[in-house]
Amino acid sequence: MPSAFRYSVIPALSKVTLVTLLACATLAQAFSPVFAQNPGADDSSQPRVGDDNPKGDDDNQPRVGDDNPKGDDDNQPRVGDDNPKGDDDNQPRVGDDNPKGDDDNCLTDDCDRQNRSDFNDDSKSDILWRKDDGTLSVWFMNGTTLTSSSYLNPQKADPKWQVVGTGDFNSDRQTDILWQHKDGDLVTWLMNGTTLTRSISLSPKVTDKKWQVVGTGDFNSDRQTDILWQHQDGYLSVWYMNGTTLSNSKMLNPKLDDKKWRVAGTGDFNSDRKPDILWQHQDGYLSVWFMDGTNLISSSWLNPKQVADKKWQVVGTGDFNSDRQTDILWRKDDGYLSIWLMNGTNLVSSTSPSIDHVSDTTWKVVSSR
Ligand SMILES: [Ca+2]
Ligand SMILES: [Ca+2]
Ligand SMILES: [Ca+2]
Ligand SMILES: [Ca+2]
Repeated sequence: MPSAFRYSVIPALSKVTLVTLLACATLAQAFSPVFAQNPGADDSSQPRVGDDNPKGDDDNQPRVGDDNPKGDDDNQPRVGDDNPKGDDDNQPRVGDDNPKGDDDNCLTDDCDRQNRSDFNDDSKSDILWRKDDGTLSVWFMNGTTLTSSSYLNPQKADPKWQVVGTGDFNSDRQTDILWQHKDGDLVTWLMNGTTLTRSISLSPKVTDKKWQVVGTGDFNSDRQTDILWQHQDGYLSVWYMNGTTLSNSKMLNPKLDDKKWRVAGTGDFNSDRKPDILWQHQDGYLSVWFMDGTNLISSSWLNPKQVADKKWQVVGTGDFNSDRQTDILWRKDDGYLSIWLMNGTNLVSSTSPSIDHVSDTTWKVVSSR
């Protein structure tokens, strides 16, 4: 179970780095007017494409009815055979999206870093924070130890923009930040460490607010970070990206009808180098869908399979201790934090970070999920 304790600071103000931060803050403020109003400001003339539907051109796709039949597994987002072969012929296919051998050459780091928020390239996930006023800060982690923190440069973005994911969108091994505006615009901040180097609008814009970005990961093993979407009706879709350009999209097989489950994150929970989907049920159950690209292969409970205290929510996934096992970051509604170091789907240790409590809950964890 997540555990919790002692003192509280705002994310950017660990005692360790206060002095550094003040210096950084001054620097960041010098630059912030350029970007503070709009993460896409320097790219606003970029053409929009106008396909507002992240699942592509398959609006007419046949619906499959009861895809979450009651059974011996009521609480699990396993949905049975709700998308049998041949049942959705109208759905665009993208062929074999995980060709054999394609990821044999995958370098360890290139494969694993897709789902990291690693802003100092030490192969350990960091924690990205965003305050409701748009202020951005990173906690650099070494396992569960907070080693330092830094504001981003720029330090602040327009609060109308939400951080919806992180990933490496230009294959330079630097973690980038994916933003979505209230009106649907998508923008990537290409980063060099904690410094914005370029902001790029993604197209198409997604104006259908029923679709939300719920995660990132390389779902077709081409070393390009892809974007996972969920529709409020349960449909899941992946945007296969080529850098910051949408190259194709594909619905996940299956969809999920039980709205008590939410996508809590992505990560590789069975060490096959393919991103899986972590689910959290509103009653605290935890389950993983093992994926092969956009296809569900099998599902498994986490061990433990439930966190009874509903005040704890999964707020991020990543590899905090660089053992190539995806770990889980938790936050309680009062601001306490906990990190589950995992071995596959098994909890190895549950530890509060060295600063375990950010009592100002206008600071939100927006790390990779
Ligand atoms: Ca790091
Ligand atoms: Ca990819
Ligand atoms: Ca996997
Ligand atoms: Ca780990």
